[in-house]
Amino acid sequence: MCPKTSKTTPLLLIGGIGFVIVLVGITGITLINNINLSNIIRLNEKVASDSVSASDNQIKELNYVNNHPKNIYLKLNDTLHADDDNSNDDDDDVGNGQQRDEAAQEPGGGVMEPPKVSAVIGSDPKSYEGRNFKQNQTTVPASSAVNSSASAPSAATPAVVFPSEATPLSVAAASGPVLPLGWGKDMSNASSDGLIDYEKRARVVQMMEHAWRNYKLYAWGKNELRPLSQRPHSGSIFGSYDLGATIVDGLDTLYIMGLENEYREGRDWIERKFTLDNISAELSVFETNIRFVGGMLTLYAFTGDPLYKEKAQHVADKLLPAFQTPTGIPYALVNTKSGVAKNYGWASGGSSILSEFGTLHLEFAYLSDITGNPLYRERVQTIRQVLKEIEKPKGLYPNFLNPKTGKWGQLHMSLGALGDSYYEYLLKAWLQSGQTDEEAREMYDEAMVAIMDKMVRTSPNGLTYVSDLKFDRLEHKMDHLACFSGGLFALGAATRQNEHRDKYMEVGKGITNTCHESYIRAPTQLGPEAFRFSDAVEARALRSQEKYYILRPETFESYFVLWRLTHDQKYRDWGWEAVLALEKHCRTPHGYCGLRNVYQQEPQKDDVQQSFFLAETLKYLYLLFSDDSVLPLDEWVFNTEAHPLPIKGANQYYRQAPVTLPVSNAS
Ligand code: DMJ
Repeated sequence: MCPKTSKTTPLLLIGGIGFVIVLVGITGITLINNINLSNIIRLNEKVASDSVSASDNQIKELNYVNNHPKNIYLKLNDTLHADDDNSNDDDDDVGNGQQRDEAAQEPGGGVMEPPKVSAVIGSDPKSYEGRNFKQNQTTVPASSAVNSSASAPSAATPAVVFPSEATPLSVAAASGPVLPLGWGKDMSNASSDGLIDYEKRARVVQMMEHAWRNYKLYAWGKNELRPLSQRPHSGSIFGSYDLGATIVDGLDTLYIMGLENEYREGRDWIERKFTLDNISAELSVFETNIRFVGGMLTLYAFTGDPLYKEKAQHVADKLLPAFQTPTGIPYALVNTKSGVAKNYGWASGGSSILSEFGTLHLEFAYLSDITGNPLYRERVQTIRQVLKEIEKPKGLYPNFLNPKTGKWGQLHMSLGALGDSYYEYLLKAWLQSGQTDEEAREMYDEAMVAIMDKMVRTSPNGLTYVSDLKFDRLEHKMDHLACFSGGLFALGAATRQNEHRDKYMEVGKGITNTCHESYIRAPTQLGPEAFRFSDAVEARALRSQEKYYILRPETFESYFVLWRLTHDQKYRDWGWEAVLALEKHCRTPHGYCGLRNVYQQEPQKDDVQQSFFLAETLKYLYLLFSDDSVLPLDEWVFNTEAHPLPIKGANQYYRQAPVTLPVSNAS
């Protein structure tokens, strides 16, 4: 026994030592890996890029591949054609992002066509008056205009049902067709009108890339970028919390342009970071609605990705306490934690502001339809009723309304600041409803007829402008903000043949021309915040505090709408002038800034890249050089932040919820 023992002891000893060495080695490697990983993670957090570490990226990539709208369709296709070809495997995509990009961009070939909906229920193209509304000759009665709300749910019924056993991860709830990422670029079809200005459009895409890249570099996850100081800007309208306003606002523009990696980064940030829970931000109900709720809703319409619907509802729920007033007219500001709401101290006697409480309808109505929760629509319908029933001085809407008494404040009227988008949402609520919300169209027509009569004027040299009205006195001044109304008047004309139609179109073209004049009369070729008309000046700012330009979109918005409706080349030419001016004066090495005085040859810059520059200004310019099949105006209606929302009954991406859910507790 002894000899045997003495032989095996060294063997056991050697084996034991070897085992310990291997164990230590494995532990060491694991530790080193972990240390590296956490360093990488920390480093990445530090450089303000939430695109995470290398290993995390792989997880994100997988999630992305599964969640990505285009790949949802790939999955869908795979399921449907499981027997066709095994090579159409998502794993290939995981391994080769390049290939995926190329496939997505290959005209006519690699592009995944969205599933065809056999018929958009109730959608009769002839009930609209031509894609560009050009052949509008007859009145379109509400009854003949697309489908009623009763049949609307069918319009969103997916053409192809996603079999649950093949449903990957969170894609489960994504239903209905998906608008492929970058279809605005890739899927413009020659059959529409062939009117794509590729070169100019590519320039706008480069501008978007520049704006996004620098935001990502210096302000990722914050609200906006300060290009000169290369740091974040968190303006008070976002409650000074890091809400990624530029991401949420700019994401649909990236999607339309087909900037896939950028879109992916943004979606990822929203999924991982965006929340209003556990923060005590004092938010503007209006700004939060048009940018955050509006932005999420558009992304939901495009992709069917449930993430966006959840986030839109999450944000809207945080705004609901503001509606708890005796009249149902919401306050301007709400605290996301306490729910305490209030109005601005400066607004006439504690009033709410017309352009704010009057610019919720599109988003809230659509949110009700996609969630099946009627509460949101009820809230904006209450506002509508108050405004419908209240007496309107000379048929006009003053800018201020007291939410407690339901009485008007100061009798100031404007199609610019404090009034503007209320009028816009009357027309667009009617359009969004598939022209069934007749009440909205009537209120629009009544308001615009009164405005044409009491506020629209022509200068001695023939420039049409819309003046502010204070009590009975016209202030012959027009805000840059009011420049959107050129497009609005024209859209009103193009969508209904009535006795006002010609006048609407004339005024729409006239206002757009005047806004262009306000641009080209400045050495920078960019328009001031407000401009005046007198015997001495026309379309020119006089006061120092109205000479600035903050990258606003309204004039380009009107160029875009007028281009779509008329195909008059001058609107594209004017848009191109603006692109060159933006590049010359507003571009910096680290993003785009506004200008302090458009009348100086070398104006000082303001160091803010507004989120609406990405959401609106660049989107409208991009669309101006695209053909009409990209977001056709008879299928999409733009919210006031340029987030396109689908038109009920005319758009297969409407995605109406089939069931009604219980009322939200957050009211
Ligand atoms: C945007 O936020 C919206 O267009 C809003 O309706 C008005 N102001 C800015 C852009 O100028």
